[in-house]
Amino acid sequence: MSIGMTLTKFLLEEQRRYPNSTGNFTALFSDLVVAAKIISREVNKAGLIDILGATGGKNTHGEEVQKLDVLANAAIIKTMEHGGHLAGMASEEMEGVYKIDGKYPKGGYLLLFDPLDGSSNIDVNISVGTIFSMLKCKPGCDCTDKDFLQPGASQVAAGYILYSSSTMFVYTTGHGVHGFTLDPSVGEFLLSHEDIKTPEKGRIYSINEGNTQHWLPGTSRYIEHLKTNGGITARYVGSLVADFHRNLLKGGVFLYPADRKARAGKLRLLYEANPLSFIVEQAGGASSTGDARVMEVPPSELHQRTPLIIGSKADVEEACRWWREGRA
Ligand code: P6P
Repeated sequence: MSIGMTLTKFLLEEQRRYPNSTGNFTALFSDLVVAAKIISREVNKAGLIDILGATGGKNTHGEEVQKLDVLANAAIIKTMEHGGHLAGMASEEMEGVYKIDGKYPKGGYLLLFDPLDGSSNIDVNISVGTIFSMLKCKPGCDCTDKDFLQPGASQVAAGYILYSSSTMFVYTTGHGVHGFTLDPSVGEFLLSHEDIKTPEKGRIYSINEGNTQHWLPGTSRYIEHLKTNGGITARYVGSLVADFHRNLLKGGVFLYPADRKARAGKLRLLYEANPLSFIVEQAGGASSTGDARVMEVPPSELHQRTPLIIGSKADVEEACRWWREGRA
């Protein structure tokens, strides 16, 4: 029985299209696939063994750290550090950069990731996800923060793993967006969504309405417009990868805008907004801060936050129009 097109085979076929490719990138990606399988295994048995609940520790942003956050971060570091393809890594769970120096051969790529986004949902069995972004080292790279501060348009690859009713690996290298679903019986990610294109316009909006009192006029007027115009439905899981993935496939817009409480927004530019923006643009959608294309925002710090309006192109453009008029 053919088990179909595996992610590893798909990566190799993509590599063959570029005769002068070295295979480093494919090998790097394959290491990440192993990390995804490890995290999927742990997430899917979280309720069965005592790894629920917080470690009691706090991450660099003062947020309570769930044990699976720590495990997911360690799984990626340990799986990725010895391959010889990375110069360093940066993670939501680590204050500074993680240098590959001396212990293992150093490569020419940088990996940024949120190891387990939405982890506060784990204890109630809501979908969570890993988000990753890959950059090339620029000349003179000594793997300090500044080397990671590249705009989203510089990404060479990006994607996410969604741990839900099934585990999906969705990525882009700038040649379309492709989705793979884990078949646990064979331990392989199988091609299930080739060349994903997001609808030009959707019927779903995703925003935390609990923040209504903090919204700036542009957001309030846009959401009011959606409600009075009808024909649209609200969906908000509170787990970015889950909300993004649903809207990617079905169409719609996700908003975590700047508001009076979070002047710079809540979500992280380098390892949340940029990778999802690369994905959505490759799928025909759009991603904005409200004032600018997310992938053109010049980063100034590793864990910098950004407002995010992302999804179907027509919906994002409409939301941005309301946002800008609200400032006039
Ligand atoms: P709020 C989860 O904590 C997260 O980082 C994203 O996954 C999610 O989209 C967002 O925060 C939810 O934030 O303020 O609506 O609970």
